[in-house]
Amino acid sequence: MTFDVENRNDNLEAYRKLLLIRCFEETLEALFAEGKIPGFVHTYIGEEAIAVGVCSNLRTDDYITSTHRGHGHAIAKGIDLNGLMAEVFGKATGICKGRGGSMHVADFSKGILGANGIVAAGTVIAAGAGLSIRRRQTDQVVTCFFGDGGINKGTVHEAMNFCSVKKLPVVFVCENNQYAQFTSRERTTSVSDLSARGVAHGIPAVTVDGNNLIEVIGETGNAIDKARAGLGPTLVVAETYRFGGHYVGDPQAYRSPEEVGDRRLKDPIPMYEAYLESQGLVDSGYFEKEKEAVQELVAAAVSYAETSEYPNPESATDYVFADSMQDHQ
Ligand SMILES: Cc1ncc(C[n+]2csc(CCOP(=O)(O)OP(=O)(O)O)c2C)c(N)n1
Ligand SMILES: [Mg+2]
Repeated sequence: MTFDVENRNDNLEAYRKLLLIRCFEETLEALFAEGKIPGFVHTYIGEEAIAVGVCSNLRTDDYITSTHRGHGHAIAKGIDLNGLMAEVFGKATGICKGRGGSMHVADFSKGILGANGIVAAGTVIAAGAGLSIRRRQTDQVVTCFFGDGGINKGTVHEAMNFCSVKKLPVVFVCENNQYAQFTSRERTTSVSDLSARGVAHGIPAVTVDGNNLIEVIGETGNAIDKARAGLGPTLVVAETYRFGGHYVGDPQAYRSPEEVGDRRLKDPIPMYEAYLESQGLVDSGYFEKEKEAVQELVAAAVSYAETSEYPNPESATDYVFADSMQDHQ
């Protein structure tokens, strides 16, 4: 799909995606507190406009690589909600048959090459996917999401350099949510303007307000069009803030409630609601109805997950080797 700013359906579809991510993750927070979800859960609440904005410009056969904070990326790229929820629960009906859990969700049929517990590892996977696109001579694009902490990793620079030298169709999207785990960006990163990191590799870079959906769509749309036209990579730095802790349950001693409160004033969802109203694209009561509809979809996904079985322990080694992966292609 390519987003048309003036098309009502495109706008309303993007709005629904924002709500789906928010509702999915607020539900996960509650389920985690009830002890129903194994492992760690990292939420994307507050950053939704980045994934939705980027993926609004992508086709199903385009690729994304993701992070440990990946539910939003997967939902924005069109993953099946029931399959995602069941995966987070570790159930056999999950999109990865319960093998991956929250941090390793993938669906190749939708171009979702995988969430990843290794910080910024998606950048090198994206470089490989970009090379594969070049070799196959298709006009696909790969977009990789990674964080402000990730941008300090050596492999990110190897990936950027490689993609720049080979002019691969890769768009790097750095989600600058100001923190890496429990440490603020100022304390870990030598530059305050992260776009400098792209410039260092000869990659054009642009900084966007990651909470402003329309701005994200516009700037990433340009970068994706350029990549598709064979003009090489772009680094998009999306300025944002995570409203929740690093993980659900994080006591957040490293930042003040006042700081979080200030940043919550720039919530991407009410910002986009104001835009939709200003453009005359919605009738009164539309937002409330959509929120109810989305809550029903998420509740249905929860009951699908809760009533599904866990994988049989005897099947633990299935899908480990390539020849047993055929039904997952
Ligand atoms: C290679 C590697 N180093 C360290 C970690 C531990 N770790 C998990 S998340 C994280 C911070 C990542 O910060 P950022 O890239 O800004 O992403 P965010 O969590 O803010 O979305 C770290 C250091 C890891 N998972 N992988
Ligand atoms: Mg971060």
